[in-house]
Amino acid sequence: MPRDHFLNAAYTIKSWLLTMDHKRVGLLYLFSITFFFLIGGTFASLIRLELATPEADLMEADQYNVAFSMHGIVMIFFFLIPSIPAVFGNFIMPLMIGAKDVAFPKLNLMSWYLFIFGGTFGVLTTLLGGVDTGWTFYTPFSSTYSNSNVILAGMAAFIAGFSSILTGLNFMVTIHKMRAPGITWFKMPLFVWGMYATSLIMVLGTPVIAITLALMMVERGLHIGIFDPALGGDPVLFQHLFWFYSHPAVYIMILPGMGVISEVIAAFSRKRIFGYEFIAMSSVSIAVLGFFVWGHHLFVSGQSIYAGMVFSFITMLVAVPSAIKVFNWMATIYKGSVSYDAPMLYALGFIGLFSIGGLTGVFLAIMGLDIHMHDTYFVVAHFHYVMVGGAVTAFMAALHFWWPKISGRMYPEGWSRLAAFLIFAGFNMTFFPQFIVGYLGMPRRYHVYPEEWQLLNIMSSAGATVLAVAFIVPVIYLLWSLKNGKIAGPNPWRATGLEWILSSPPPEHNFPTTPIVEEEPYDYGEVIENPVHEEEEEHEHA
Ligand code: HEM
Ligand SMILES: [Cu+2]
Repeated sequence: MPRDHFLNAAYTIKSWLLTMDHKRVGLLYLFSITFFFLIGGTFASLIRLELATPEADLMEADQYNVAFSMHGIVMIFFFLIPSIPAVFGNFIMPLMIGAKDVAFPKLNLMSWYLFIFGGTFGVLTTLLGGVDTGWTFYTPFSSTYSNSNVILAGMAAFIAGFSSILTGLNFMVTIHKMRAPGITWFKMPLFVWGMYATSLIMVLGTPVIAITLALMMVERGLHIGIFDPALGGDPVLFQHLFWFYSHPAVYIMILPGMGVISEVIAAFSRKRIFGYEFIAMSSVSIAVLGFFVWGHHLFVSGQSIYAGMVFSFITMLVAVPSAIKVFNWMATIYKGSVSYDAPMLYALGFIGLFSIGGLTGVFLAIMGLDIHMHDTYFVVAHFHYVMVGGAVTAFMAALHFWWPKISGRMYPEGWSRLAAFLIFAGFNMTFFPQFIVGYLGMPRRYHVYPEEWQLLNIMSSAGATVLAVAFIVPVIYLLWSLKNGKIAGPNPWRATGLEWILSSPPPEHNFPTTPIVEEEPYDYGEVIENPVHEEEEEHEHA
């Protein structure tokens, strides 16, 4: 067999573990985050199983605290934050700008090793009985009172943070320095803009969480008063520092997804994206504004009411660039030649679910409402609508859009649509009831609750079962497609963009000669019919 692409260039384990190829690094991340998604998902299943009944039948209070803490820590730090940037940012972004690799390939590999090193601490935490502070590590519980593996879990997040910083740095230099001739800033695909905005947050925000966790661990290990009032510290200071990173971090999770959706919507509407400049700039403004809203997590912490008013106002401003994107996507679809392949189904799901998530965020930004809803299931429903309905759905869109490029194979169409539908249905069944039960007053992080909330909780647990099964389906057919899928060819969707002029899977060194780009991005010309189905017809005639 000719060694003509990055997958068959070499087969040894060493050639994977010491690879400098951005595409292979992307795949290393894909395996790793899938592993963590399984661990996080297992904890989620335990939570929903416990909550199916009002009594404590499966777990004691302490064990339940571990279940939701581990779920949050694994899903946020080891799945969602790396997800799209580390997998598709690494694999696709350099191809999109016509580069041979990222700017610092060795650093890129090192980022993966840091991620795995941090992940090892995460796995160790799990094996030794977990941590019970919640993913938020609030002091003084974490620094003084908790009897669980706080330092191990803190180290896990701390180390993974460096992987994030180095990836962001790498992407920023790559985007500044390695664009092929002709790709000016406003000719970059919108996914690249999304990566750029995300990298800004990774580089500017992550050091803050690192120092915050380090201070928490110093207080726990050495009893130096920083956050614990009994030692002369200030617990609210911890919350400020934590959310100064963690609010921007929610945009690390959603901005890459928004970038993916722009690519998919344009390709499957076969139209130039509407309002390109507005979408690009709204990514940057979300990244910047995201640094000034953290106080909306502290409305009930005793923060000054005037600070609260300012944070409330700025939080509502963030909804503006988000809405700009949604309107522009809708305008792109309008009068397009839309085809409903799996990536597009996920993209359409994203628009609806992200809108619900974003708008309920605006409810929560209203101080009077938030006093009622803070720390209830309403908040849990809000952030799952943006994180799962938004970010995970976009991850699935990206996976299905670029899978033929990555593997060279198509997956079965019918199964992929069925999975998209099941995930959408299971997701809504799981999380919509949580808006209601939260509004009725059910607090988050409790494992027993009054009987009158059982119906809504059973609906949620039933939905979670559908969701769990639904996520297994793509794993099966994607693996199946590796050997048995139809050969994809370079550009199965007939999409625009440099990644699609390469063969699939791409050659080891990407472009034999640096491409020179003259056309605008998303230059779909006049509307053409759905390419995949057209090709099928051609085959039939041949
Ligand atoms: C688009 C506009 C958004 C607005 C206006 C908004 C607003 C808010 C507000 C006010 C809260 C605090 C609620 C409380 O604890 O009482 C909150 C919580 C949260 N939001 Fe959003 N949000 C938005 C988007 C997002 C996105 C895109 C994500 C993630 C991808 C996200 C993830 C979260 C998380 C994780 C929490 C709760 C953290 C915790 O307490 O554990 N939000 N949001
Ligand atoms: Cu926030």
